[in-house]
Amino acid sequence: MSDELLAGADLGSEVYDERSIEVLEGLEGVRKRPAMYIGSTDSHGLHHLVYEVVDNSVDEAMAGHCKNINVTLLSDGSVEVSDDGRGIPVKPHPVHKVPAVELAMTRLHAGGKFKKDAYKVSGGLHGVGVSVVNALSTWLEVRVQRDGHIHHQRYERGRPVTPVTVKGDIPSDRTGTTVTFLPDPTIFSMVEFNFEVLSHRLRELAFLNRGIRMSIQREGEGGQREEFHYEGGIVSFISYIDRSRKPLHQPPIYLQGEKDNICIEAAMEWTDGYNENIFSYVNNISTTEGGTHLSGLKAALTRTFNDHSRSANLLKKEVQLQGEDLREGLTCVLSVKVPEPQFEGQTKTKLGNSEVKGIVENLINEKLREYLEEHPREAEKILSKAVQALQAREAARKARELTRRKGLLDGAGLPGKLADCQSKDPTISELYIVEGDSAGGSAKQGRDRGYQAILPLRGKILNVEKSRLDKVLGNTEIRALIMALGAGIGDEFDLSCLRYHKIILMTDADVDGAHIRTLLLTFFYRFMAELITDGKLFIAQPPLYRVKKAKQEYYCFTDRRKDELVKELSPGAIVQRYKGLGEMNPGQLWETTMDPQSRTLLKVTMEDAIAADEVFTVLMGDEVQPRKEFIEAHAKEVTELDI
Ligand code: 0RA
Repeated sequence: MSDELLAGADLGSEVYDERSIEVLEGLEGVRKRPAMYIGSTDSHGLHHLVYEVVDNSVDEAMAGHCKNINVTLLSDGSVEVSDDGRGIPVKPHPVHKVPAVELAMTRLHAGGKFKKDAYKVSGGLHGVGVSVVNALSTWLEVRVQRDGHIHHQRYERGRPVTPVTVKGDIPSDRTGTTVTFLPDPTIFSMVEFNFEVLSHRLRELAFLNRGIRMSIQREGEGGQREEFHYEGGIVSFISYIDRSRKPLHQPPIYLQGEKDNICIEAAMEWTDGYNENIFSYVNNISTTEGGTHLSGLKAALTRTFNDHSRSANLLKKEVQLQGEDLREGLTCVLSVKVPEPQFEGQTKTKLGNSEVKGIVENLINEKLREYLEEHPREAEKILSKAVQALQAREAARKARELTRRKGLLDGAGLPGKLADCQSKDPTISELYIVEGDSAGGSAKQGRDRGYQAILPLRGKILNVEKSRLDKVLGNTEIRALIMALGAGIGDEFDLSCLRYHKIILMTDADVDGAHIRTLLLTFFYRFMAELITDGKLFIAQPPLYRVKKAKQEYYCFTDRRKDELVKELSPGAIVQRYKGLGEMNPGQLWETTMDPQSRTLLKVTMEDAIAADEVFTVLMGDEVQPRKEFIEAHAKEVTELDI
């Protein structure tokens, strides 16, 4: 909620009548082009509505006025977000003569224009405000507790259908805001909220904003419930991320400071692993494409460790550690709060503000130097790990040269198992990565060979969490994959050489399929992340069931649809469950999963890939307890998949 809106600072002298017409036109515009405001009208856009509302409560909490934020999924499909903040003001606005809360709920404001001194710490990826949520909801109700009363107003498709009404009296010290809304099914392609998706985001917000208590529950008996509250903030976040890893030192390093209105917090921990896990945030938004804050942090790390190793005589003079050596095994959370962030990049998750780099770099230089001087044992452990990484990098370079000579990295050769397409135009070419030879066979026969290539993978690919690049390059399945794509790997990955602009993972709908998909996602995340940020990686959606009655055939992609259909058709409906892709004949596979006219492809996001990577760390990690917890938490899904 923008302060400017509530204070009415920039509203001039327009009268309410004129403004109210603009308001309605504005909300109509949101309904006509929702994607312009919330990115998309699929599952992402749907969940974004909740984030938008929660962000307002987080702002209230960050301003020091609220401790608890609760999200409830109600059984009618609506969602409720409530907080114990000051409550949105309800007094009539001096200029508009309508309650401030009504203005906040109905007036579209230019996103991101905030007062400079009191910057918004959250604000949502698109920062569009709660009026957009209102416009995209069949109905929305707001309940404000303040000044000894409960105030209430209801809207439908963004328009008020009641005045702000006092519904009852309360003790005058009780305050808070509750927003409940039902997403409009004529706008969204799906309207079911996913508990896991929402709780993942709430946990993240609780880590990023120390002290806030966040909870989420599903209404009804025995419904799920989660609560997140971390007094340790991002230090607790690091311990959570590394729960299945072995740290080289403890506690994590915590650095913090502020300059020119920019607040910087970083927590770091080195583990015995080989991967780099840096999660960066700007105003609580995950910057998966990085940006100036991340560049500043990386520059400071490299500089400070090299300087320290010289001044403390820990390394020979001629040894120069590279950034990647120092970041091997590093888990880091960087959270900055910037008054006027500029987001750039394919997915608008890259910070562009140039002034931020120097500020972050100087602060981390200074604070990290102090830390290293005061913690010589930790400094030595981290440096010795970096030296090992440097030696391994040399070995990997040799392995890479060897494989390059064999034509693996420069696109000279193609793997024997690849059934390539006829087209040489990457923009229209697709590569299906298919699990197993039998499904590969069906896919080869069913495809349109003009532009669809098939690469069958046999068995499991390597778990890249526990291997350095040299070992990864030794894996046959991975080599075939790299060769088929033709764009290299790691630092040398070059998107412009990519032979297909759609890479589609097609695996069975069972545990093994999920396992292989997770491995592949982890691999792409670790070694070809650009494929994901550039939106070129997809997951195919094969049907789970075929329902047949007399001569009519239907394919169902969810259990719910199957149950509905069986109800509609019965009696006489025959249900076949597809255990694997191989059970479909080539014609069926084409029709349901490969034909661009009828198939559904899910585009893989960075969040998906990070989640896959996390699953792997937990399942394959050294620590037993997190693995046990993970399996227990997901046991239900696993048995459902397993039948
Ligand atoms: C501006 C001023 C005041 C409260 C809020 C914003 C506010 C907005 C939201 C949105 C969700 N929860 C919220 N809680 C508070 C109050 C100013 C005052 O009381 O003096």
